[in-house]
Amino acid sequence: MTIFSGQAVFTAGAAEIDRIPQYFLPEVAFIGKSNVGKSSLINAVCNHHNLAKVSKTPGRTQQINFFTVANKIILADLPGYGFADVPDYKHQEWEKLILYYLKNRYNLKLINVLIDARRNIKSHDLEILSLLSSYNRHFQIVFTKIDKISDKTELLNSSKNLLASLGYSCNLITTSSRSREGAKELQFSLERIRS
Ligand SMILES: Nc1nc2c(ncn2[C@@H]2O[C@H](COP(=O)(O)OP(=O)(O)OP(=O)(O)O)[C@@H](O)[C@H]2O)c(=O)[nH]1
Ligand SMILES: [Mg+2]
Repeated sequence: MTIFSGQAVFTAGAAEIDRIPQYFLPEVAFIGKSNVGKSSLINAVCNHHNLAKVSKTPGRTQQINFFTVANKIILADLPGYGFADVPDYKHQEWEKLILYYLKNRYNLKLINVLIDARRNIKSHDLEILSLLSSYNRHFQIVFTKIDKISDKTELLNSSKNLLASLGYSCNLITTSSRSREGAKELQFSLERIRS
């Protein structure tokens, strides 16, 4: 049985480095552009409607939110990057928080880099991958909103080629929080970090 049939609860939110809680359970993070669907996907994976807040307005999640699933694993919903409507100092605060977290988080086992299936992989996403590699972090690409595109094969082929040409060999998953496509596969990949 999957741990995701267990109870998922919000455990903490941190907008500043010294507010990041210490946990000893294995943790997985969700990172990606604002509005890519991070919070929706966390809800889909946890079989929950409103565990993580979903919004039509980009930049809604302004802190790292931590959720505990079945007392076995922590999911971290990171603030989204790359949108125009926030002042520069906010960008800098978030960047500092995220970079600190990604570099130092001792129980962080896997980072899900979320990419909107309609946009494909963009330079900002590649910067994140490069950063994660430089921190020796384990990551996988999770395409979101796959219900919005018709040709998944083309998306996967072009992405695999691009990643291979840059020397990355990471897992790729296609998901939709709306249709729940890929939800089980994502659950399995998250559970694997415990073994
Ligand atoms: N069609 C479709 N829409 C989705 C999907 N996932 C999320 N959305 C929509 O995309 C918007 C943003 O979703 P969120 O889950 O709040 O995105 P986020 O990445 O957490 O956004 P920030 O917290 O602002 O960074 C909402 O309007 C969702 O309903 C999906 O799989 N399919
Ligand atoms: Mg969010």
